[in-house]
Amino acid sequence: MKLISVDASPFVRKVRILILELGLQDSVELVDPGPITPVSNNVTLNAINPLGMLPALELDNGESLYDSPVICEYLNQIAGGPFFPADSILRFNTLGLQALGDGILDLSVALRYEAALRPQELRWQTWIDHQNEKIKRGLDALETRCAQFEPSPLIGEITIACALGYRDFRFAAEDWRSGRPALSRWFDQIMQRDSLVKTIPS
Ligand SMILES: N[C@@H](CCC(=O)N[C@@H](CS)C(=O)NCC(=O)O)C(=O)O
Repeated sequence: MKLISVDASPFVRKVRILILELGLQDSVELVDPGPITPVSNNVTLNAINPLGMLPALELDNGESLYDSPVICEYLNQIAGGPFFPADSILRFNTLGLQALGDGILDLSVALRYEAALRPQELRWQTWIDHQNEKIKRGLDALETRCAQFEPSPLIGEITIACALGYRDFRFAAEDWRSGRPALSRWFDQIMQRDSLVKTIPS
């Protein structure tokens, strides 16, 4: 299988963490398509994901899978992993947590594009302020909820770690840790895992 991936992408990081946790390193080749942005047009990537977004997984039979939740669940299933439990309460808890983490990431990545790509004269401060408010509410919800996180991480906890890691990577000055001591402690602990250390974006 080939994973079209760029190290800086937090959604790719989720998949790379699962690959390491599941011991699938020898089954998945990482292929870097070069810079991908909402205004790039990468023919290789478009052929695998018509939306032109990362990550995308090309299977050995030529079929493709996207986006990150689908790829993660597929890898977990073929490896018989524990990250998507079958039990319905656990399953929907962790899928819900994944949705919260992915939502924080979607907002953060959009803000990153806004700051790095959009011409200054086209920026809309009201939109930026509202996206930041949504992120803040999401992080506050995590501060309340993290006492109930699974001790052995599932896909939800892994996604939250990627979201917090992305905040550190692209928005360090905004310091998500401030006023969120429980979440900070939880993050320091999950960051001990080898799979997370090996995928820290540089
Ligand atoms: N829901 C998607 C989001 C993926 C995503 O936003 N990827 C970014 C890179 S971090 C991307 O490909 N951006 C290019 C674009 O928006 O066209 C997932 O979970 O995989």
